[in-house]
Amino acid sequence: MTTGPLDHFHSGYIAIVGLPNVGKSTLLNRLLGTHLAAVAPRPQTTRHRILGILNGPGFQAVFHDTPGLLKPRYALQEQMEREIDIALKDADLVMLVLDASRPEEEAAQAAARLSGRKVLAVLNKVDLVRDKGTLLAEVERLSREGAAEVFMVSALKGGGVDELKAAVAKHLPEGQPFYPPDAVADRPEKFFAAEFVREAVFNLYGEEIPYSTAVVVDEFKERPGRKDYILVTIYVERDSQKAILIGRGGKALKRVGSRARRAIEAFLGRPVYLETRVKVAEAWRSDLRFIKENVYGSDRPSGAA
Ligand SMILES: Nc1nc2c(ncn2[C@@H]2O[C@H](COP(=O)(O)OP(=O)(O)OP(=O)(O)O)[C@@H](O)[C@H]2O)c(=O)[nH]1
Ligand SMILES: [Mg+2]
Repeated sequence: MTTGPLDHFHSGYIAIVGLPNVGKSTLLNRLLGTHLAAVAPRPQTTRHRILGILNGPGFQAVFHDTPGLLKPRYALQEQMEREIDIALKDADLVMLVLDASRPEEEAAQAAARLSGRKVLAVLNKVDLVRDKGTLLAEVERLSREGAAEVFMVSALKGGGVDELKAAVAKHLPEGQPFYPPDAVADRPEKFFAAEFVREAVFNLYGEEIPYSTAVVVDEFKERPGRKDYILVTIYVERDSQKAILIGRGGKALKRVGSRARRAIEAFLGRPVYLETRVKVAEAWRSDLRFIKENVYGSDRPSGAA
């Protein structure tokens, strides 16, 4: 239940970790009340640590959304794993997110990395579970494995999230805020523009296309009296993917553009003109140089630093 006001100011870092697709980014967005992190109905949507700041009465919680835990198979995934490690290194508190509708898919891989941590376990997607009684065994197991508290939430619908917020505030150490009270994120607008284009691709295409996609913002110009101009390049790995991405008469790419533009505008709170183009960078997911330059580049205070 919600606790009363805190006696002293609390602040700190929370790493949001868990298997792919359990709803970590949705939960971050719900906690912040802002669509900050890309969400898609497929695993491995998140590639970067995404920092989001929640200011509440008597506390500042700095969340790190992370890529889903997995066994890296190619260079891009190795970088994604590093993002998780960095988030964990900074963390005062770990939020381990599990999919309550698929409790058999345990986050066992997470356990080893989390030993000795203060862990809040979050059973997410409870809206998909008819008989909540079936979750009790899971709650018990998580407590037995050392979770400080276990929560049942629906990041999508919002249920249980206020209680979770209050617990986060309570468990964070006492201390002064790290960021100004109006700060929400630590990355440039350019980063989010690229993420929203990638999010559109993740939501609009099947199978391999999303995973072969990297998005780079080539220009982001504020123009006095006119809409901001944003030029992005969407990289895919093969010519055949390029053709699919663009679609007949450019129709498919147009859908990407308008979906991404709407998300960017909602995020920035102002209209933008978004231009997209598609290029092929063969097998870039295994090309560390491409990854460092274009996925974890200099405007992204992230893993490759
Ligand atoms: N029904 C339901 N769906 C949810 C909930 N939370 C997230 N989802 C859905 O689960 C899917 C994955 O959500 P994400 O937030 O992208 O998951 P993630 O853990 O960040 O995934 P990765 O970044 O790939 O590791 C999306 O389709 C979400 O809409 C929830 O509480 N209930
Ligand atoms: Mg995510």
